[in-house]
Amino acid sequence: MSVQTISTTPFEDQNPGTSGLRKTVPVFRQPHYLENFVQSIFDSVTGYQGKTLVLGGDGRFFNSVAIQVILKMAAANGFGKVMVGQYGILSTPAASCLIRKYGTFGGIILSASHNPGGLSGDFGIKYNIGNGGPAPEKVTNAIYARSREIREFKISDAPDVDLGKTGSVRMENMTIEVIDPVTDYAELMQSIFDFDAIRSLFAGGFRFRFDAMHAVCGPYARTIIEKMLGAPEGTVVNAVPLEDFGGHHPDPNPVNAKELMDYMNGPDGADMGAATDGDGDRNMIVGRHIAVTPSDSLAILAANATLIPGYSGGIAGIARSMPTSTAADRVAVALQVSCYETPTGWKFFGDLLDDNKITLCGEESYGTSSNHIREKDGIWAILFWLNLLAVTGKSVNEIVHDHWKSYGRNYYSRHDYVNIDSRQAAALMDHLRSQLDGLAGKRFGRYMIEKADEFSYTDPVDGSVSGRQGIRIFFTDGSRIVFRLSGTGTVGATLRVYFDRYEKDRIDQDLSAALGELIGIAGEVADIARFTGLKKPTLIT
Ligand code: G16
Repeated sequence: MSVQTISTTPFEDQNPGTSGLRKTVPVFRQPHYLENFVQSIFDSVTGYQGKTLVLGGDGRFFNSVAIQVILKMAAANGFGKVMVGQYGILSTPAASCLIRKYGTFGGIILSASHNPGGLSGDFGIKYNIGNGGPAPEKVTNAIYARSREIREFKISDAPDVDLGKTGSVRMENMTIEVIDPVTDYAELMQSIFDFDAIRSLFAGGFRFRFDAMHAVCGPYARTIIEKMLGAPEGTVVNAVPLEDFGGHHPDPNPVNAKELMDYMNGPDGADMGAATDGDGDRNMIVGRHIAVTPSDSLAILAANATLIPGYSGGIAGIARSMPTSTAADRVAVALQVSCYETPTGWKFFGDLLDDNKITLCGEESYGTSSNHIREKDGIWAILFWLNLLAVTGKSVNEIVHDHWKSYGRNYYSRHDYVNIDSRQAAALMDHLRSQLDGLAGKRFGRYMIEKADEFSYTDPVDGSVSGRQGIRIFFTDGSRIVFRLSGTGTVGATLRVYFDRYEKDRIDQDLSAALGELIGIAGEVADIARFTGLKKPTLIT
């Protein structure tokens, strides 16, 4: 067993996006592609000699190959220890939990999240820093810069490690500790929520369906929901993680979690349904005939936080990504706490959480979490809802409607135009940019534009500035349209258009009727059909 130094040449495209480096599996399987990026991570951080790294992924195709490569590179580069999930499995929130609990140097998470997996699906790699959260932009920029000049990487020629057994083995001067992926995370959940109350809920016949979408949460949900909380066996469906997620798109929204939606809207629907994504950080909450929008979910959790043991002392503040609806803002006003608006990307919440400016945060893209870790957390959000239902005795529908009655309702929807030509997508954004100065005062039917701008964020903790984070059109009635390009796709570009309309009293309108006029305005102002070549969105959530 010895350390090899291998010559390499840089790849030009290793620029981490919204959440790490995401590419198709064939791109990752090019010789040295993974190795270059991993070495670029190690070369961009200092002080890890002898320290511990957390390593795991969502089990998608290429996970097991990449884990072995990274173990050998960590050993060759001088890490003292790697804590790796059994079979290479760790959900993203569990990885964040481990980094924080054991005070490790950082972690590497292998996932392309909600993107499909398999031989020609997507793969991804993300570096998390010592606070348990995604590396901030200054680190990801350094990794990218390094990847463009890298000339060699270090790797041990040790044989592959058996990751099927928990326990410790040695590689070079490094210890590899293979751990149960669920235990520490389950303990953390138990320390936050009222497990007795949720147990009584299930004991009383409450019916719940958890769709793990053949992704990483299956084993976590079986242990926590069925074994620890006593939900009947079979409550967790699609519970066995598969390398290709059973050919499905592991994205918990009403379109991709159709099986769950059909069940919940059918004659035999459960009292509550929930789904999680590929790596377990996203969640969707469903009641009988109602899917809770992620923006509403954040607002509702914030408004009711003191009912949960882990937040009984109140919350310090709330943050939401810019395109997320403004529902949480009104809760913050009522609670007299600050509400921060950040760019899309969980990494932007890290500083606010570390600085204790906020306790809860969330995004329209089905992500919600709190200061317990530094990632969004699917199972945490689901347990939060179960805990709320248990202590209030209300249904999902009642909780949502009661919230709207108190705070008003944000009618909200996102339209995605997927895999469009990258140049055309950039041209559409330029077209919008060129109009920004002249939009204020323009009238479209009953809507009048109040102002329009391009969102730029100054981090209130470290002062770093992130520009070009989406174009916003504000209307005089408080409605908004937001345009931005996704940073997580792997092919072409994806345009996201977000619609948010607030109504104080008229809370029971049909969603498409409520947003119809705004949708027409977006198409007209951005000339969407011309630039995308698409007459309608690929996906509406
Ligand atoms: C990632 C980020 C989220 C972001 C989402 C969508 O989630 O962590 O902060 O909201 O991507 O980003 P975009 O609109 O740029 O595609 P995940 O679950 O994919 O890691």
